[in-house]
Amino acid sequence: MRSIDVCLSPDLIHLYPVQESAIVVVDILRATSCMTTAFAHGVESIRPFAKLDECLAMKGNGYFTAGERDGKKVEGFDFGNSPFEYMHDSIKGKRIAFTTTNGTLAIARSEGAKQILIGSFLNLSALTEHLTTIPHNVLVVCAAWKGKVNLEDTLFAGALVEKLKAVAAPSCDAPLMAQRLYRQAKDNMVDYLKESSHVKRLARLNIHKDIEFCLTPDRYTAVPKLMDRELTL
Ligand code: 3SL
Repeated sequence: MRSIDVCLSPDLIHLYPVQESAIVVVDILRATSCMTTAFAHGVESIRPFAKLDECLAMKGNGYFTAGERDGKKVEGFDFGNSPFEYMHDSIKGKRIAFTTTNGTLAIARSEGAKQILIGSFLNLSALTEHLTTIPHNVLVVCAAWKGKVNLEDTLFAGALVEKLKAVAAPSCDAPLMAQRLYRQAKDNMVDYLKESSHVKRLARLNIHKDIEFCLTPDRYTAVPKLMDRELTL
């Protein structure tokens, strides 16, 4: 049987066999939820950047720019980091350079993996299906918050462990822990997360509807994949 492991923070990634794994990068609130939504609404590609200046330099180079710092759209960027910004017809066919505080950094740290896939609750079942068709062990890399573990990415990791339990066995305690938390939380994740640090951070910015949306399972079937530094379907 294959294995599934969970890296709870990008700062721990040196402990994991990146090059032998199919990596699922997750930043539930909100980077990977935005990316999934954008592909579900026809974006052509997303180029992730860990650094803001590198992302900004893509503007006008055939790319639109998107992302956040401190949860807010960056001055001069075309789009921010709310999934609702990626549901409009206007994003169809666009190439987007994207940078966020933690999500795009987690993608950069996953470089060298057999596959790098974008995970969110929004595409949970489609992602599970894809993972059952490939031969590699699975590593979920949680974007976390500036190196510190967060609850929402851990819950998603647990959901994936649960969904893949027939084909992939947990390879240490992090996937087991995530799975147990998910089982506790799954019937009301919004409530379960209400005291979590990023939910509080977003609430201060008055971003309540994003939280509920990002915790909705299986809205989309898009599973973005990184190829030559660019996410596509
Ligand atoms: O850290 C990230 O990558 C972001 O998704 C954070 S925020 O939800 O936009 O604040």
